[in-house]
Amino acid sequence: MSFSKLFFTIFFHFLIFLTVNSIDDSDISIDPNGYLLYCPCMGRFGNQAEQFLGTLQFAKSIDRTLILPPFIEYVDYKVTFQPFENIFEIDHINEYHRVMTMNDFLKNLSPLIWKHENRSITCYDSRHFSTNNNNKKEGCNPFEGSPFKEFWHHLGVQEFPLGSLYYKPLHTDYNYANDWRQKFRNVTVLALVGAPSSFPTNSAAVKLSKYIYFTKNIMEKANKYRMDRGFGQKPYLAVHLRHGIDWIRACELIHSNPDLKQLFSSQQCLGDKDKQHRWLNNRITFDLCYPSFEQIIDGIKSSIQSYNNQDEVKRNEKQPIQHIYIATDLNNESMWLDLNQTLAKHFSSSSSTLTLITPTLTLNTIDGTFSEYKKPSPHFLIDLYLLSHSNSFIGNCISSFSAFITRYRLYRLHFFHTTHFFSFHRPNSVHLRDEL
Ligand SMILES: Nc1nc2c(ncn2[C@@H]2O[C@H](COP(=O)(O)OP(=O)(O)OP(=O)(O)O)[C@@H](O)[C@H]2O)c(=O)[nH]1
Ligand SMILES: *[C@@H]1O[C@H](CO)[C@@H](O)[C@H](O)[C@H]1NC(C)=O
Ligand SMILES: *[C@@H]1O[C@H](CO)[C@@H](O)[C@H](O)[C@H]1NC(C)=O
Ligand SMILES: *[C@@H]1O[C@H](CO)[C@@H](O)[C@H](O)[C@H]1NC(C)=O
Ligand SMILES: *[C@@H]1O[C@H](CO)[C@@H](O)[C@H](O)[C@H]1NC(C)=O
Ligand SMILES: [Mg+2]
Repeated sequence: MSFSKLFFTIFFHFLIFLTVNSIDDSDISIDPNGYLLYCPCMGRFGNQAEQFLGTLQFAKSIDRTLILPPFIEYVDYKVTFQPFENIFEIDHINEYHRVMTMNDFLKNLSPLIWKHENRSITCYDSRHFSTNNNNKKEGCNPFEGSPFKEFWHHLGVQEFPLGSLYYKPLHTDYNYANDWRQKFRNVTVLALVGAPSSFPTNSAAVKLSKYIYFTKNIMEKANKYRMDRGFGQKPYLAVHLRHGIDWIRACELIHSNPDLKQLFSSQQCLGDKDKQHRWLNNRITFDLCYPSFEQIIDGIKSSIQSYNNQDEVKRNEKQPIQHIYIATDLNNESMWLDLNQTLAKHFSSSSSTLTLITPTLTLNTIDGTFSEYKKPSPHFLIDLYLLSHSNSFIGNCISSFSAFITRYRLYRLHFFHTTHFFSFHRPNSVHLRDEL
């Protein structure tokens, strides 16, 4: 055998060895501490994203690999699923704790460690449901109700032959981590009926937003939309305006409960019940949830002024904001026309141009020109991205959709001075800044 033949033989053996080895390593390595699987069965995106952070923290505390569930979306009242990895980068989350995609789990691990006959479902205590003949059905009843049934069926799970395990009296809280490890040490794949996180989640979990990165796919779609709407490369103020009929109905809870201390994501403004932000004595007011027209104008005026009054803008090192992007749950064109008129009055002397970009209209408030945008309104993830990355932002204190953006801006991007809320003047809170 010539030297070169020998060399290639060795070389190819080496290659084959590497390949086999890498299959062993990446596909068949099993976490000896087990896995955590759950249904993000509560609420829409804002809730699911917030409970994801609490769940990630919980998975780390019980030291199990977290299987990333798809986000559950409701399209025309139908339950649909978006793979987690289509929206957020998993590599960055892995820097904090071991996670894997649902697809990887189902394809590579489920046949080994989560065989049909080996599946159990876990919940706090029996979730009772009446059967046809009025018998109570004991157990976690993971298929009862929407989106529970759709979720497990989407995963290809029709049954949990080992039945239900209850975690009562434990709570899904990292303070109980040792008890969880003990109690479920024999359960390789711990499948939970709901997210093991409170809503709103705790302030330590909120900071895990620093591991949240949008995928390139979302970024590109959002930037393409931004170009399409004529404010690519331009600094902009983004406002999140929740004023749909369902939202207003939820806000009414404040009128009927004047002593309310917390509502949905109010803690992003008012702090949680624990020691943090204790100096904030703020009450939940109706305006925080549903700002008046005047309060919307005030918010827009003051955030644009505070941005445009920066020294860098005055020295022409930074462009001023001349675009306002409106993301909303209700495209009320007559309101956009009112905003156009009122903002024109306020800005006519100070600005050469100010453009309002709404789902269907682009309005130049100063010269009066406008155009219609005939394509469909953007998917909420495009709004979410553009709100999150805007040069200045005004959100809604109560909304969990706004809360995603607030967390992302504060803990991932460190945009403190440009993150605002309607009807709320955040005190110059040194504490918040220290947390970054
Ligand atoms: N495209 C778009 N959709 C929005 C916007 N705001 C809210 N939505 C939609 O409304 C849903 C609101 O639900 P969440 O994400 O839970 O946020 P929330 O503000 O707590 O609202 P509720 O669930 O109604 O209490 C989102 O998931 C979106 O589908 C927006 O600015 N743009
Ligand atoms: C379940 O998994 C265990 C090991 O994890 C195995 O010993 C057992 O045979 C499996 N099947 C059933 C029905 O429990
Ligand atoms: C595992 O532990 C749980 C809770 O202690 C118990 O109820 C269950 O029967 C055990 N399962 C197996 C397969 O040993
Ligand atoms: C739309 O906005 C106008 C005023 O700008 C308001 O009078 C009207 O009630 C709004 N419509 C809805 C459905 O909220
Ligand atoms: C927007 O406001 C300006 C200033 O009042 C006005 O000239 C213009 O007609 C308005 N645009 C529309 C489409 O109503
Ligand atoms: Mg919600």
